[in-house]
Amino acid sequence: MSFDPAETAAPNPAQSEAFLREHARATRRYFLQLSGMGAAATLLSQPLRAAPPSPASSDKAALQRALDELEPYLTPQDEFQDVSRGKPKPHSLSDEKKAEVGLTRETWSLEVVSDTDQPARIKRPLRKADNTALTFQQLLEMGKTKAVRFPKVMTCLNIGCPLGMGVWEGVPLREVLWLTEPVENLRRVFYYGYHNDDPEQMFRSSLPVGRVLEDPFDLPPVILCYKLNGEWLSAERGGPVRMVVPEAYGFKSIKWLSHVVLTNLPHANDTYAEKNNDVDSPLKTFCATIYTPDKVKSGESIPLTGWAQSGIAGLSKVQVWIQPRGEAWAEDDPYFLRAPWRDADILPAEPHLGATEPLGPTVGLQDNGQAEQWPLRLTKAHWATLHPGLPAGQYVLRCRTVDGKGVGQPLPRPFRKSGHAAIEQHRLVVE
Ligand SMILES: Nc1nc2c(c(=O)[nH]1)N[C@H]1C(S)=C(S)[C@@H](COP(=O)(O)O)O[C@H]1N2
Ligand SMILES: [Mo]
Repeated sequence: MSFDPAETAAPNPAQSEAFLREHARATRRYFLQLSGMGAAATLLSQPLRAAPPSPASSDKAALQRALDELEPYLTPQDEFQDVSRGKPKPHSLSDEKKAEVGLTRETWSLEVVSDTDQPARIKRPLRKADNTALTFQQLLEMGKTKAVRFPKVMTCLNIGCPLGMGVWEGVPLREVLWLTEPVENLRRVFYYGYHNDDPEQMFRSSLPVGRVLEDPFDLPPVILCYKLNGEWLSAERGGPVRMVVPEAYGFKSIKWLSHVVLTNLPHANDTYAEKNNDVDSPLKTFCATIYTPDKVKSGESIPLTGWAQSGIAGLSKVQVWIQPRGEAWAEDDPYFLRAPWRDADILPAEPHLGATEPLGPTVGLQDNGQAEQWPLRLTKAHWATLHPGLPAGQYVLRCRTVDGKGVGQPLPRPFRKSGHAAIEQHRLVVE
């Protein structure tokens, strides 16, 4: 792999996108044949049940159409949903202005300094003033031996849908932290990006230093990220360099990174703590539908597709439940734990996660590009099912995940401000 910033590693985005879609389609057709949709066979190890009658081929065709419409597994950079603050948003600045304020690979540099209020003792701060700030070239040089690549879904704590699924690449933050020769009084790391030189616009996040220095629970490291899905990180995604915190919601992954501040402050001071957000919450496991019909004919099977986010607790199942509208439900079961949920099928992993070309060694993937296990923690998976037909009537359709510990969504952490995980519901009319 080359680390020359002048190189155009980026394949033509339109081409790569077309390739991704075609690849996804092929995999999903294979899936449809394999699973026999609606029969007892599924791709995950589940106890065999009595097979319901096999769905008609027209029903299978309807599901295939829904599968064909699914998004590619890896989201092209410019198709991520954008959650950027700033007036103007830093990625919208002119090329000239970007170069002036350090938002190009040629002009970017990172300051790593001690907090003036609660100083950590470090011997060698990296500062623009004395020409010691870390340049993009130096970061890439470190990347030659230290770079890491891992798949991660980017999700906003407050939005009920992942913003995009990517393979993120960069240098572990600890490698740069050690360059400052820290000695003592270092308890927390906070960091922020370019914010139009207006303190009011600063968007800051923070981590305990222990999380930066060591990766607990088999997590990938916190990285200074400069590539996404094999391409240079775009300005809209926070390039030249953003922080990426594998297990965290999006607000910890600061874009247009410019400053890392080492502090003896013992607690979080994240901008995102405003508006009542729980800033220490790792990613939850939850799901939603992508395709659901509003109306179906009685007796016809019902094609459904969706995505699921595998949070810190992993993902073992996606389930659906179609309940007659107006039917009362036990008041002591607000999360429908006792409902007659039916398992959907989780779509298999694509080789190299559907990347145009192999991205190189990636956390969670074997050398041949197969996932070590599926779904991978902290990523997204797609699901599909053909639900058996129903008598005419009005219904409520719900879907939920069961995490790797067997806990049904939205448990074990149902509170809204620690990350969206509410069970999605839809109206469905059977005529
Ligand atoms: N500098 C900066 N970094 C930021 C933000 C921001 O407004 N400014 N938004 C954060 C939030 S709330 C989220 S959810 C993610 C979204 O990442 P994306 O825009 O690449 O999808 O970026 C985070 N990093
Ligand atoms: Mo967010």
